Amino acid sequence: MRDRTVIVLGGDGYLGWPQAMHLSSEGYKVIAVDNFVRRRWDLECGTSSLIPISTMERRVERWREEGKGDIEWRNVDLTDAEALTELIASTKPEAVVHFAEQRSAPFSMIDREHAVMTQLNNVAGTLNLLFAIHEYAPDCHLVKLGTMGEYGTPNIDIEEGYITIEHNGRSDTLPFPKVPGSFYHLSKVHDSHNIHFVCRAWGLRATDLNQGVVYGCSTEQTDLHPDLATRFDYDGIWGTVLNRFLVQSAIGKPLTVYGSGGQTRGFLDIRDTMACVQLSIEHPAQRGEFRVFNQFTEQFSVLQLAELVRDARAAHGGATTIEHLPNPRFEKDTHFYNAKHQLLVDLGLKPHQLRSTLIDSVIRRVEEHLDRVDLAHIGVSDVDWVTGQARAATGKAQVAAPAETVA
Ligand code: NAD
Ligand code: USQ
Repeated sequence: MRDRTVIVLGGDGYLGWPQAMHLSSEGYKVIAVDNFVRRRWDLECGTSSLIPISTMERRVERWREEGKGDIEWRNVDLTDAEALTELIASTKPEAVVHFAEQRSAPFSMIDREHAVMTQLNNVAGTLNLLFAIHEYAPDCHLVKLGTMGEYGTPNIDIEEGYITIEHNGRSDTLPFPKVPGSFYHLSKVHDSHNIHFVCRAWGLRATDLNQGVVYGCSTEQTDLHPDLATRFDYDGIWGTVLNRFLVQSAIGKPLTVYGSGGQTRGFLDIRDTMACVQLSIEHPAQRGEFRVFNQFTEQFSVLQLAELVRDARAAHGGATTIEHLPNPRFEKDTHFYNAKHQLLVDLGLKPHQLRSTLIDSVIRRVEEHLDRVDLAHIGVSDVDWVTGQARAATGKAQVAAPAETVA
């Protein structure tokens, strides 16, 4: 009988911390691992979570105080091969959920240093993990967070990982073509290739979750106590688009739509991230299989999202304006987009829909912390993709992160 040990790498992050609690609630023995580099990057950028977050020590202590059991946590850097190998060798987990990467596209586009650091951290960290699993836990199921942005925005339907191609009278099923839009998104493509290779060559088992943009901040577990809250980013470097719009709307600022707002992406509620990862663990890939799921539930254009937020606000008498700003990114803002996302539904996912009630509830949550909003980070503090201008990085030290957020 297996002891159901699951390691959550990136266990201090926006998704990793609620995922650790979710799996612990489901009876898994959870080891949460992080090196807190994200808290250091916040200090570098002068950014901080809107919702205060506790230290990892406090989080796991509170989890125990709530009678929820033990989450073990360890400070390990994935780029430290020796420490990571020791972790895998000593725990021999049933599954490893890998969230532990630099995940901001704008951060990766600031300059050479940030591009190189992103790819070293993400690609080398994942390679270290693959070698450790191969050597010490070859039956372990790797559940790796990839991104829908690996595919880019091709002018054909996006399949789940693979496409069957007829070419000069012959046919083959091959990885779906990837045309990503930042050095961050490229790091995920490099990871996917490395993982696919070791599944074929070494017989490892892996699921690549090509996740869309996540929104929201509440799960059953984060809502139990303020010490269990997860981070909520709204600035131009770390804040994802809907979370940003919700904060902008709550403080009466215009919603910052880049370009025409025709950019279409897949989106999902944070609670669906939790469910998708659990479903992947419970239905593992076979030895030698590199399985790919497109992990999102609905697709919207950026302008549609802005209009949804504006209309939800208007229903309560609040006026929200939408501003079209020059797009700092290199991306199409008018394009075809139709991405398949059936495989997780087939495994049992019951998606949450984005509704005005959800928008209202997040805005209410945001309103509890309005005094923490830093207006310097509300507008386009984004990095210019072409010039690499580091506007956000120059925000350094303007806002020191609150002491309690630093590990
Ligand atoms: P996050 O930045 O909040 O969390 C990532 C965590 O990983 C941080 O706590 C960080 O300290 C840790 N980490 C990074 N490098 C590490 C290393 N070398 N060693 C140990 N720990 C390290 O990010 P998130 O939003 O929770 O995203 C988690 C994962 O999901 C990422 O891989 C991201 O690419 C992917 N993803 C996120 C979204 C989203 O909308 N948030 C969407 C699609 C995919
Ligand atoms: N956008 C705006 N206004 C803003 C912020 C963003 O119009 O104020 C636009 C962007 O130009 C882009 C879209 O919204 O077209 C999405 O941007 P985002 O910052 O929400 O998302 P992105 O940079 O793609 O990255 C986020 C996560 C990343 C994850 C990715 C999933 O930070 O970790 O991989 O979403 S996906 O987009 O499917 O690749």
